[in-house]
Amino acid sequence: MLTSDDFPPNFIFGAATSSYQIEGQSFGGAGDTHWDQFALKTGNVVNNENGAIACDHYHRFEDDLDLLKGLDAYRFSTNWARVLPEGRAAVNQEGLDFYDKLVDAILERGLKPYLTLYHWELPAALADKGGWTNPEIANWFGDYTDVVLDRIGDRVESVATLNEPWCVAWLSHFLGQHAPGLRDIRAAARTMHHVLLAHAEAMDRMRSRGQKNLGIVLNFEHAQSLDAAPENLAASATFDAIFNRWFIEALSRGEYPKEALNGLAPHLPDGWEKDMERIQQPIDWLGVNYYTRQILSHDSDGGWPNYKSTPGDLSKTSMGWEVYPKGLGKLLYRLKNDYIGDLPIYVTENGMARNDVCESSVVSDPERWNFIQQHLIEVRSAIGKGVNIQGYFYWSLLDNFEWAFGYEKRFGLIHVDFATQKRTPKQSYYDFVTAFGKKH
Ligand code: IFM
Repeated sequence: MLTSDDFPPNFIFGAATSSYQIEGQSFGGAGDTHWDQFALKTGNVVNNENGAIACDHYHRFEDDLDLLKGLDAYRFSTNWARVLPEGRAAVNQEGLDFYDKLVDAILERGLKPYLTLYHWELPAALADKGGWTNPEIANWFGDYTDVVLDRIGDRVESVATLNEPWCVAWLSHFLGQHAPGLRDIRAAARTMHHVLLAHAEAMDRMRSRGQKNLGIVLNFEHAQSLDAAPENLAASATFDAIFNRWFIEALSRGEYPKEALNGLAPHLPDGWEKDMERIQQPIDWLGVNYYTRQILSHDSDGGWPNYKSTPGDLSKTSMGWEVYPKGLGKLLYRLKNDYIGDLPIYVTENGMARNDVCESSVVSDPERWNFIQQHLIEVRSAIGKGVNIQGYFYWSLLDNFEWAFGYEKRFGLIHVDFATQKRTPKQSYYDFVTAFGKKH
């Protein structure tokens, strides 16, 4: 079994959450987000659930943070609509007070606060103005960044601009599975670019105010062709370009991959090329979220991007995602070798959903502990081969609102009974804290 002794002395172990998934959007004067609107339409979210109450973390954060004691860090996000209910201008002081108390509470427990500024809570008032398809969003996001950092920037260890821009853009505007639920290539293409402009604007604002340790969190999946047929190899390359390469190539090389531009270029905003230099500005670290692989083949039904995914035969989590730890190892080498060299990497999310059952206050989840160990074996081996990995955050601290899947999918180290809000640490929580906590 791996413990923190198997990693460099300053390696960070922590757990991650996001605001809408745990806080309870109905509390504390927060505004509606586009997720509140999206969830109103039957069929968008399992059981018509939403984040109105979620884990009631808004009222329970002190107890929740106690559960992290002994670890090194906590990754959390601030909620745009809690801070600025209309998205711009009028500040909800109660919302800022909440994050102020939260950061102090994190520090009081000996944890480093790793802030993410955007984990998908677009204020509904900004969605009314076109949301991510409106180029003005970069300035709106910059203004929100300043408001948050004016209040808590002095105490956070690091700041990520955005979480998983592929989900913000593609999953939400092309596949229609996340808010705002569009299936529109023009909206998707514009968002693929505007998220990076928003990142650049926030970076400029933060650099000019002297904020330190700035990054972005990207999600990656291992792309694998079904076989060696040329059309399947091409399908896999197109998936890889849209999912894995678009954002990191823009950030590290100031370019978009041609396999993605083939379909997206006609729909990008005019003059997008002149933004690339700004998008390419240096970051201090890269956050990597990794969960699974995709097996891809050509799809002759429908138009570009002409790929489809086939389920593989590895064991699967309750999301139906294959468990493929080797993909994480390969990804980490690829990032170092092809894109970022020695830039620090944090694994900012990795975890599994499981149909956990709480019986007599016990949740036995050996598969989760095995999942964590297998992925950390890959992390350790990548470190051994010179990849500069500085930390690992398990997703997630708590069972929570898993977006379109509602509350059914349980990723947490801590079981949450959503009827009573009772927290029960799972066996994997005890294993994790014992192996990677300070007193192990
Ligand atoms: O719950 C999400 C999180 O919000 C972003 N990354 C993936 C997780 C599991 O789907």
